[in-house]
Amino acid sequence: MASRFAIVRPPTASFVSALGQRAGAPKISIAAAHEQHGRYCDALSRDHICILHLPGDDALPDGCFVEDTAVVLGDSALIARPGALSRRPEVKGVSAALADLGLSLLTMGGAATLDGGDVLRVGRTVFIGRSSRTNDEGAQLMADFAMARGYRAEFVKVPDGILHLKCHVTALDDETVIAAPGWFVTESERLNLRRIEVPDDERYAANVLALRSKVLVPKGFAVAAERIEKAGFVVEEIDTSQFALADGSLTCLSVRIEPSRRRTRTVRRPRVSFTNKTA
Ligand code: CIR
Repeated sequence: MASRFAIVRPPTASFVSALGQRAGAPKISIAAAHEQHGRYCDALSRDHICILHLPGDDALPDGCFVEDTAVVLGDSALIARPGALSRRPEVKGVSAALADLGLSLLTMGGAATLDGGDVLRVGRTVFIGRSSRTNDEGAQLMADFAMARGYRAEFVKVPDGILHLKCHVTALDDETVIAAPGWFVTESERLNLRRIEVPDDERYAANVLALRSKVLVPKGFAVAAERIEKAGFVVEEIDTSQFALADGSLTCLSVRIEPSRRRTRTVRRPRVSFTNKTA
């Protein structure tokens, strides 16, 4: 079986200074964040995904949120230019790992900004959020990148106060999305997508990570989990409470590379450490 890959980077001590923390919220525990990150990687491994571990880097407080640094479609990756200045140095390590995997890379430059959290692929359509992190140029470059690879591209305005598009909508499979109340109603109708809605007080659970055998759902959102199960999916709950304190959720902790659309040529040995517990 061809391998699927996920690039991850563990949090380090500087994660206590990650962006997005709210006054009065509990302080991040690095020990708990490490444990949660480890369990997340284990869940991916149990789904037969090979994990590429980038080394933790204390110069990158938000470095564990690798999703924002690159968008992979097929055998190509668009290397993003994150909207937050402090996050731009994160790109280098992810970009090197993607090159090591044999993907062809396109690097975003100029004044364009894009966070991968603003990019949602559902089947052959790529939705691109225009947010405080992703500007018009970045959204357009993303659309060009997707369309050049045979995808449809659609822009979505992300309301003020919401970090990324995928904070409020993610895909369970190529025909199903899960969304916050009122989100993605017209898009779902237009594309004939099944739409599951999370309750208002469980909006955080609109960010799930669909794997082959199961859907990872953040721990503590019972109604959302039940609705996903009722729709026919196997749910595995993952505690992401420490990442939530810095506005992070399940999808942002990895960059995933799917085999079916990858090149068949031999993959070079990556320079980063590498585990595949199920191999
Ligand atoms: C940030 O504000 O950039 C990080 N603290 C959280 C990024 C979360 N990324 C994501 O959901 N894709």
